[in-house]
Amino acid sequence: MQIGLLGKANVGKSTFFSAATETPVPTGNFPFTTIEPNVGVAYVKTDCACKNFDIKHDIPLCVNGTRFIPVKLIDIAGLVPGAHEGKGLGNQFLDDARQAEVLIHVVDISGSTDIQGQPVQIGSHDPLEDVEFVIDEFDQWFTQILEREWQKLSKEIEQKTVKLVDGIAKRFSGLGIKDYEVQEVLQHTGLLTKKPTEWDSNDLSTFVKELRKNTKPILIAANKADLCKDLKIIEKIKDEKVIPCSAETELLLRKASKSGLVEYIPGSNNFSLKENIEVSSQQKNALDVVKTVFSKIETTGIQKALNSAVFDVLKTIVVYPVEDESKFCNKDGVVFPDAKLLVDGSTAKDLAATIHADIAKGFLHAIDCKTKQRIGADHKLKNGDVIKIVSTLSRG
Ligand SMILES: Nc1nc2c(ncn2[C@@H]2O[C@H](COP(=O)(O)OP(=O)(O)OP(=O)(O)O)[C@@H](O)[C@H]2O)c(=O)[nH]1
Ligand SMILES: [Mg+2]
Repeated sequence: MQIGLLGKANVGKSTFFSAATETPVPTGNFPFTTIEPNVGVAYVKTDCACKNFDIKHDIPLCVNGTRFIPVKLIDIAGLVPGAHEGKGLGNQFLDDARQAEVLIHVVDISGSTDIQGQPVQIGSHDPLEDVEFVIDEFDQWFTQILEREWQKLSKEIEQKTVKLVDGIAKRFSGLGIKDYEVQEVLQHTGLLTKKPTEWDSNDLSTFVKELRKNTKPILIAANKADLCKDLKIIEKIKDEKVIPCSAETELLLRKASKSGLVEYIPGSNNFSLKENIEVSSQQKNALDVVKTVFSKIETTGIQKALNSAVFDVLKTIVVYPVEDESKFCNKDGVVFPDAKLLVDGSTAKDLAATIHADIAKGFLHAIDCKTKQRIGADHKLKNGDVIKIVSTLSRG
């Protein structure tokens, strides 16, 4: 699972990345701090299966029944309007988002950066403009991929030397887009029955926008919410799901937690001071600011944004593969050793493939460990399932 952080320059993408992955990377109040993408591991959190089954286990990714599941996070260079024509750093950077299944569009909701990412007075720039232009640049990027070869391709399709779905899917294969996704969009937009040589620029644009929406869905992180005088502006963003965030506050809390000053579980709406720790007046002031942020937006929003991208936007489910169907453990006796993120609709065989290609190849059947029933390769899995795969080929 890969999540890309996308957005205008200087909105807090790298601060979000740094907080979520606990990896220090350069940040700064000016555009284009990031040029090469930062790649790291963040975590989504969910109730662990140990809670449902009331079993105790001791693994680092389960904290009192809350399971943290790793996801790859990519912090992409910022963009400015006209990126598809080479403005700013151009749209080369979007290549870094190619394999992301979902994107978090980080917006400076406080309006303290202009459209070029330069610092301005809080509230003097309308963040809705950013929401629009970033999506537009993204769509333009998709359009260019198809447009540059459309004349040639549409003729080939008509002469039947290339199939419509295959021909289009091939152009987008570098973005991880599959044939069936192209087929679905063609059907949905009614373009399956229209001759490709008769598609006008509106048809191309409708097709590409829909394809982008379906294959690279976006969640909005309304960042720098701590600076906002009025959060009502968030309600004006209509098309996507929006989560108010303060990446800076999350970063501060993660650092304070790492240095042993506070106890803080990412995603929670509070923190506590560790006992017998002396707090300097500077630290106290910073922690007071954190409390005001909590009272304003409840949590820092970073964990919520990651979770929402994975579970609400992508509708991912969590499945626990085990090797012993009674004890719910692996060969080494580790209980619920692994939690896999799967797209909704995944089958028992899909789960096998996430463990190892050979296990899927030798797939015999699986066992639903809750019901102890045997299930077949095509059986659709549900969120929270605990599954044993029986295969002719075992790992290692
Ligand atoms: N008040 C406040 N400031 C923030 C927040 N997040 C980031 N910042 C500040 O915003 C500035 C830009 O942050 P970066 O993380 O470098 O932004 P970016 O989007 O990665 O910028 P580019 O790489 O240049 O595109 C820095 O000065 C951060 O300290 C936030 O939630 N609240
Ligand atoms: Mg950056």
